[in-house]
Amino acid sequence: MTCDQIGSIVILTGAGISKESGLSTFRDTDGIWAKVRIEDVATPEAFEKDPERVQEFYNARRRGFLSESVQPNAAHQALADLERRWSKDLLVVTQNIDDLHERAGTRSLVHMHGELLKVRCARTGQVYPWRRDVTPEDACECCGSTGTLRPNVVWFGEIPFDLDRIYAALQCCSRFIAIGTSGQVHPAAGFVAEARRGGRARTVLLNAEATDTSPLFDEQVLGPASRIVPEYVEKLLAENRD
Ligand code: BV8
Repeated sequence: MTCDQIGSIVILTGAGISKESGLSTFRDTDGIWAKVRIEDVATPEAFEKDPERVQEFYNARRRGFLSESVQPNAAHQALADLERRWSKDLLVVTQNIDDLHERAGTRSLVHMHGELLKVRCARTGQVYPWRRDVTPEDACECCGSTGTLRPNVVWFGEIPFDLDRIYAALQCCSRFIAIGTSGQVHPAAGFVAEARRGGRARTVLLNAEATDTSPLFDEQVLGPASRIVPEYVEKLLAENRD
């Protein structure tokens, strides 16, 4: 693997970056997994067993994403600003299935766990935008069959998207920044170690609280993302002003 550029940045975001936009996290005390079990709604087996229950779980979250009150917050905007002002490569890898990074203006973006505002035909694999509830009567555009549409998200036990692109960026990056993630879900939780293995990355955790992976980071700043991310971005840009 040849890394032809010094100064590239990889940013991993999790549910914590969207919390102040009004979206629930997973493992906070009021989080999603405190109300429903992963095994019942976020695995291929759950979808096989009770597709309507799984669809309703995602229909409710999709409706939440689309409500007027859910807007990108200052953390999403700071990352889009950093992308515009950083002269080297920058890649945002999000575990989130909302569209707040896009709406804030981030373009170099990978949704490793998929996107809830898209559906996928389980028969053909065709993916297309979808902004309303999925019902058993909905037929897919590609093959016309009903009952084959699933949320275009990665469930537990499924392989995340774009891993080759992510690992290539991790091996070469000079800075790895994790924001709003508890570091409990793999393979994302292993990205900080992967960045360190590349030998040149400074690793930074920006989170509301310390996590089990905190010891793997060179630096950590604790606080709400809407405050600490803009502050960190300004500090990074000031340190690297040519
Ligand atoms: C896979 C989409 C095989 C759906 C999600 C070891 C190696 C590999 C796999 C495993 C392994 N050990 C176990 C596994 C299996 C499993 C796994 O990790 N299980 C866990 C529970 C132990 N992993 C998988 O199944 C993955 N697939 O392994 O395939 C493979 C892999 C590679 C190569 C070949 C084969 C698939 C996992 C993806 C599952 N799908 N989401 C959906 O959203 O419904 S995961 C789900 O968790 C979300 O994506 C979520 O983003 C993600 C991680 O959670 P976080 O984002 O971190 O959210 P959390 O609530 O946990 O934390 C929020 C943090 O924010 C907290 O720290 C909090 O303090 C902070 N915070 C809160 N408010 C704020 C804040 N910070 C700042 N400001 C605030 N205001």
